[in-house]
Amino acid sequence: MIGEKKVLFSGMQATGNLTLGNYLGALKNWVSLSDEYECFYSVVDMHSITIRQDPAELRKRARNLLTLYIAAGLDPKKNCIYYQSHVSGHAELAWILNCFTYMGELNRMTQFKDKSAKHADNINAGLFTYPVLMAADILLYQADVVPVGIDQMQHLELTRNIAERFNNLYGDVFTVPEPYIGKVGAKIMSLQDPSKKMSKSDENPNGSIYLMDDPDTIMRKCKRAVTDSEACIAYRDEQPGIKNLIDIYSACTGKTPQETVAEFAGKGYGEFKPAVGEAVISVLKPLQDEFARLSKDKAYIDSIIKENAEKASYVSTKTLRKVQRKVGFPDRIR
Ligand code: ATP
Ligand code: LTN
Repeated sequence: MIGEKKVLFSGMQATGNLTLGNYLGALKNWVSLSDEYECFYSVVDMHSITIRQDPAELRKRARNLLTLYIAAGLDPKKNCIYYQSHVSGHAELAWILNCFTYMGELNRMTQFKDKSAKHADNINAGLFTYPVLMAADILLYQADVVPVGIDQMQHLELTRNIAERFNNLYGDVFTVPEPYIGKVGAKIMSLQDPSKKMSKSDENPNGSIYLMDDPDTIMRKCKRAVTDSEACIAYRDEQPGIKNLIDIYSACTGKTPQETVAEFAGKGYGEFKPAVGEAVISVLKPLQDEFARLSKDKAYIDSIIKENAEKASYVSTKTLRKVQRKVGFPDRIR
């Protein structure tokens, strides 16, 4: 708790262009939760370098992502929006937690398996211990709740195990966090292969709608989305392409999948697909406009970066000092 409120932590990597999946699965929920919790939203640039990055590009993407958090509706005066790399406690706690995490646990992480298969020429130790840095992010702020898409559940489960292990040894040091998975949009699939999640690192750009896609591109991608020959709009696993479009439409319009099915009862894909396109455009266009406006205001964004890094450092240092004391590091002399 900070004051009256419970604490929320989440983060996103500044790698690749953000997709509609990132927005509906994560960012949109962040905004809806931001009044209820004391929120920390980090641009997790330290996680990004587990895959080789172009430095200038990473710096640019990180700033764009931070700006996008604000453009999506997170008020940076109320929510702590900051760069992970600006708060040294993340790395310091991650080191300590590395010593409380087992190789066997990390070996089971499916994201590590996927990413090391994809980047076979660079399977570095950071990629392996990536989930420990994520645990440090969360535990450093004593987060009660962590909104993520389903793909991050395994990492969150590990975070809980590490926290409980530490607490069993040293008393109640960490809050054990709960995941928050949104009801609609928790897993948006690729428009070209509905068995795969929509992902910013997908090689096929037609599979993903990017947050910065223009309206024509969005409409074209929706119209070309892979569906089936059933020719009926039903929400069922046998029609994964249509199910995904129903999820997208519902998440964008605030309807339930059942309401969407009822709305399009008896209608064909030729009518449904453009409606999905319109729904997506109506969500992304205002986001893009606000992003363009904010991007021009360098002084404002800079001030947010500075203020919030200070706030995050202040809050996180409290946990860090406590942990350092528990494991037996000598007290600092003031
Ligand atoms: P990459 O393709 O590089 O692995 P990604 O698109 O999966 O990236 P992340 O940075 O790993 O994106 O995820 C940021 C947030 O967006 C996480 O909370 C994740 O759960 C959520 N997310 C990512 N893809 C989807 C998706 N297709 N549907 C719903 N949520 C998603
Ligand atoms: N691993 C996450 C990003 C991430 C995160 C976090 C999410 C890093 N630290 C802490 C929630 C809480 C991802 O790839 N989406």
